Amino acid sequence: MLTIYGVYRSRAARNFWLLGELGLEYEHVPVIQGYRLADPGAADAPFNTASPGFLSISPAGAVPVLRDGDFVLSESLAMNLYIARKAGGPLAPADARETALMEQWALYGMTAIEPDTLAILYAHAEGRAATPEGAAAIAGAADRLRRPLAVLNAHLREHGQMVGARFTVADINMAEILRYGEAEPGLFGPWPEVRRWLSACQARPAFKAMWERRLAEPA
Ligand SMILES: N[C@@H](CCC(=O)N[C@@H](CS)C(=O)NCC(=O)O)C(=O)O
Repeated sequence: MLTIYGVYRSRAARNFWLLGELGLEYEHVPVIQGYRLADPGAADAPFNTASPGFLSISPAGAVPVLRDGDFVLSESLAMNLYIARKAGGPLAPADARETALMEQWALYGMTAIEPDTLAILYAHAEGRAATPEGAAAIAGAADRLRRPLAVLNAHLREHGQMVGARFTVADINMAEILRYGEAEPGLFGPWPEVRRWLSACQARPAFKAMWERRLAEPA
């Protein structure tokens, strides 16, 4: 059985969503981000990314991490591609070309999009959105996102989904990267295909189940 280390309020959410889509059983070991704790090293601190026991599994000190027997894997998007390929079926790549396209979109999302959607999320979550510094950070991120969002909008207009004209792990990976940008109202306004597709992804029962569990976790 797979083990996932992480919390719902982390990038592990994308792994929990996929596992829900696949109906796979897994073990969940809650590991909270050390930076969310006043003293991650305190004797009574919950198991966290700075705990020696976690660092022995993941020297990078970040969640999520997956364990499959003696195989350990980090990087949330690589984990999802591994889980999907291992499970097979329609969410997985059907051939080498789909594998390559799913990797392409994962790398594009992680490098060209996630830093800026996360910057938007943090500016709002930390209450900086209305400050001059926060507003400038959001405006800069939104400006840099224009090009990749135009790319995605055109791709989704033509193909409907990220890869293979069906819902796959590539949709989960990109949808979770874009979700952070929803903190900024109107970000997706100029990109109706992105908005349509993201809403359809988030209407899926497995997303909703993941989201309920996330909301149930302490903020
Ligand atoms: N690119 C990595 C990012 C991992 C990451 O930064 N995880 C955050 C939580 S979402 C974390 O564990 N941070 C703990 C820390 O930086 O101390 C992935 O997608 O898995």
